[in-house]
Amino acid sequence: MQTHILGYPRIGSNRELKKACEQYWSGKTSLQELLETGRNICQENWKTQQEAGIDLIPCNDFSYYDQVLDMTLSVGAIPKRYNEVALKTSNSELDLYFAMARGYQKDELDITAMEMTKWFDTNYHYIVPEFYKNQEFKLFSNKIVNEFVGAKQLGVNAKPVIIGLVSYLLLGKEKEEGFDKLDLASKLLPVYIEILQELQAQGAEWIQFDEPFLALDLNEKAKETYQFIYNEIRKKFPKLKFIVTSYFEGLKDNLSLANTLPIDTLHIDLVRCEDQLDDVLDTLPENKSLSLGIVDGRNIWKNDFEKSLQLIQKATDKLGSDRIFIASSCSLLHAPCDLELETSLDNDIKQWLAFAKQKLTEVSLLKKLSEGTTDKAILNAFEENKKAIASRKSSALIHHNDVKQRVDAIAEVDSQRKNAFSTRKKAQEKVLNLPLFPTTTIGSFPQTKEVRSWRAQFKKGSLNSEEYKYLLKKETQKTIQWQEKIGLDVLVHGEYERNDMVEYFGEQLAGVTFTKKGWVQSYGSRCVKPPIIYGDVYRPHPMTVYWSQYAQSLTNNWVKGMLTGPVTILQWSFVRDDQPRSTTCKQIALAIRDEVTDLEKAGIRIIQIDEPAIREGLPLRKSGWKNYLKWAVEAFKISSCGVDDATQIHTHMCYSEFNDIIQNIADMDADVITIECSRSQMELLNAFADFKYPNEIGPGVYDIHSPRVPSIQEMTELLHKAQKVIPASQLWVNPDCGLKTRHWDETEKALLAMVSAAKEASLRY
Ligand code: MET
Repeated sequence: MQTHILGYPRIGSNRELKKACEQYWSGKTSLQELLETGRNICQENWKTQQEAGIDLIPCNDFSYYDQVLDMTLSVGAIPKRYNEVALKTSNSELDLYFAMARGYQKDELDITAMEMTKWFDTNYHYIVPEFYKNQEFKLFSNKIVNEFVGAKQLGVNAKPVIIGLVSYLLLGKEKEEGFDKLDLASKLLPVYIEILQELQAQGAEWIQFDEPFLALDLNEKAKETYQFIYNEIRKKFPKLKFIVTSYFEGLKDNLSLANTLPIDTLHIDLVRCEDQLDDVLDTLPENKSLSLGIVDGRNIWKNDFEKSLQLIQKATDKLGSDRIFIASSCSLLHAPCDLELETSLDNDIKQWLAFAKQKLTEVSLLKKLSEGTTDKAILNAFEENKKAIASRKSSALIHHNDVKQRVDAIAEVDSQRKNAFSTRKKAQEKVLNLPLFPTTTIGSFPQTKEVRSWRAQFKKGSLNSEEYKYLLKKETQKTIQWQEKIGLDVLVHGEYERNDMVEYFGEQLAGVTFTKKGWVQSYGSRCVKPPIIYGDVYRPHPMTVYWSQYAQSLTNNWVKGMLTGPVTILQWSFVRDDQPRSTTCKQIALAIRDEVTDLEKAGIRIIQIDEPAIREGLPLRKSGWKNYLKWAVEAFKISSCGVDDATQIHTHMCYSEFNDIIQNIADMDADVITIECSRSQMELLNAFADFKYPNEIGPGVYDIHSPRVPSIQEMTELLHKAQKVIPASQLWVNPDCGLKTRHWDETEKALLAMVSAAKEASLRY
C-alpha cells in the first residue's frame, strides 16, 4: 500500500508567493528573489510531505501563476500576439509567462492577457489555452523536468504531475472556426513524449496524469482520443508507471474507458462519488492498482477515519493491499495550508478541521491504521479522531433543533409570492411610481482607501464603533445626495459597511465562522478566505436594516435594500458535509427571508437579493442539474417570497451564460433581474428575449471591470439594441455590476452618462 497526494498548495502558509509575485511585478524585487521564493516553497512542501510520511510526493504541482498556463508554456502553445513580447523578454521565460497571464503594457506594446475561467466547479481560475487551426506545438519550457531534478537533488524521487493530454486540449478554446481541438492530439503527442523521455532519463518512475475530464460527460471522439493517446504513450514507455487521476465527479459511464487505458494506477474521487467504489472494484483489470481519493481536497473537515477504513478494507479485500494507494480526493490546492496557524478559532470548531498539512497526516495515518499498526501514538490518534467526529455529530454549537424544525416545516406557500407577476407589477407601479427606463446601480459604490482604512482601524480598535459608524454614515449620506443630484431613480446606500458581500453576512449569521490565515488561491496571486459554515445557520439579529433604513431616511427617492442570496453564500464558503448542501442552503434562505421581511417592515419597498453564483453551482454532469436547480431556485424563492405584492424583489447575476438555465431563472420569479451584459454587446440578453422572459430586466449597459468611461452614445445604442428584443416597459438601466473596485471620478462620469442615455432612450420611445 502506498500513500500520495495529487498536489499541494503553492502559495505558502503565509502567502509568500503572492507577496513575492506582486513585489516582482511592481519592480520592487529581482527575478532572482522571486525564483528563490518559489524554490523555498517547493522545498518546504516536499519536506512537509516527507515528514508526514507520504510515499509518492508530487512535483510540478508548484506554479508561479497557474498549472494550465505552465503546460501551455511547456508545449509552446504561445499565441502569436506574444511574439514581440517574447523578443523583449528573451532572457526570462517567466516574464513571457506573466505577460500571457496578465497582459503586457510596456515598451510601446499593449498586448491583452489570455482568457481566464473557472477550474471545473472550484473557485480556482485557470488560463484558457488558445488553439488555432494550424496550431503547432514544441517543447518550450523545461519547467516539468527542472522541478523533478530539483526534488531529486533534495533526495525526493518525486512524481511529476502533468495535465493529461486529453484534458489539456479539452480545457482549451478553439480561437478559429473549422477544426476541433481534439484533432490536435496527434500533433501535441510528440511534445508529451519528449517530456516523458527526459523525465525517464532523469530517473522518474511514476508520472501522474491529471485527466479530470474522465469524470465528466464525454463524446465518442474524446473517448477515442483517450484510447489513442494512452496506447501511444504506453508503446513508447513500457516501464514508466502512470497514474491517471479523475476527480470532482465519479467515472460513471466512463469507467469502462478508464479500465481499458494501458496505465498502472487509476485514481478515483471517493469524496465526491463514494458510490463508484463497488463498480470500480468489480471491473478493475488485474494489472491495475487503484488510488482511493478518500481525504477531501476540496473542504476543511477532518476525515472520518472509521468510515474511511471501512472503504479501504473493502478495497483491500478485493484487490489486496499491494494494489491500493491512499490519497487525497484531488489536489490540496483547494484547501488552506495549515490549521495550526489559526490561533483564534473556537477550539471546539478547530478540532473538527483539517487543512492541507493536516490532511497529509490523515493520508498517512489511514495507511498505517489499515495495515493494522500497533503503534500506541497512532492508535491514540485514531481515538482522538473518533472523539472529534462524535463531538461534531452532537455538538450544541452545530445543532439547533428549532432551525432544523423550521426547515422541515417549509411549505410550498413559503416559496411562492402571493400573486403572479402581472398582478404584482400593477401593485408596484402604484406604490413606486417609477419612470420608463428606470435607472439604478447594483449596490456598492467605490470602496476608497479611506473607507478601507476606517474598517481596518475599527478592527484594530483605534476607531470605536460610534466613530466608525459616524464616518460610514457621512459617506452614505454623500452617496445618497450625489445619486439624487445626478438623477438616478432607485438609489442604493453604497455598502460601505461591508468588507465583502459574503463575509459581511457570514460574520452576522450563527453557524458560520472565519479563519485568520485560511487563504486559498483563486487566481494568480489572488487568494480568498472562504467562510466556514459549520453549523445550523440562523439570523440572531437583523443584519442590514440599520443601514438601509438610515439611507432611506435621507431621501424621498426609493432606496434598494441589498442582500446576498443563499446560493451565493453557500457557493463561496466551505460548507458542512454532514448534511446535504440543499439543507444548509435552505437554512440560509430562511435567515435571508427574515431579513427581507424586516426590511419591508422598516419601509424598504425595493429589495435586491444578489445571486451571482447560481450558475457556477451547476453540477459538472448534466444529470445532476435538475436536482440542483430545483433546490437552488427554491432557496432563492424562500428568501424572497415573504413580502407583499407591492414590494419589489430584484436579483443580480453576473459571470453567466443564461441560455441553458433561462427557465430556472424565470422560475426564480424576481420582479427585476439585473445582469452583466455589456461586454457581450447585449448578446446575453438574447436568451431572455428568445424565452420571452416576462418580468423586468436590467441589462448592464457598461463594463465596471474596466476604468474606461463609456460614452452616452454607446450606452444609448446598447439600450436601443435591448429595446429591440425586450419591450421597453420591462427594461431597467444600470451598470454591469457593483462599483466597489472603481474610483469616484470614473464612477461619476460613467453614471452621469448612463442617466443621460436612459433619458434619451425614453424620449425616443
Ligand atoms: N451588491 C453587490 C455589489 O454591488 C453585488 C455584487 S455581485 C458580484 O457589489
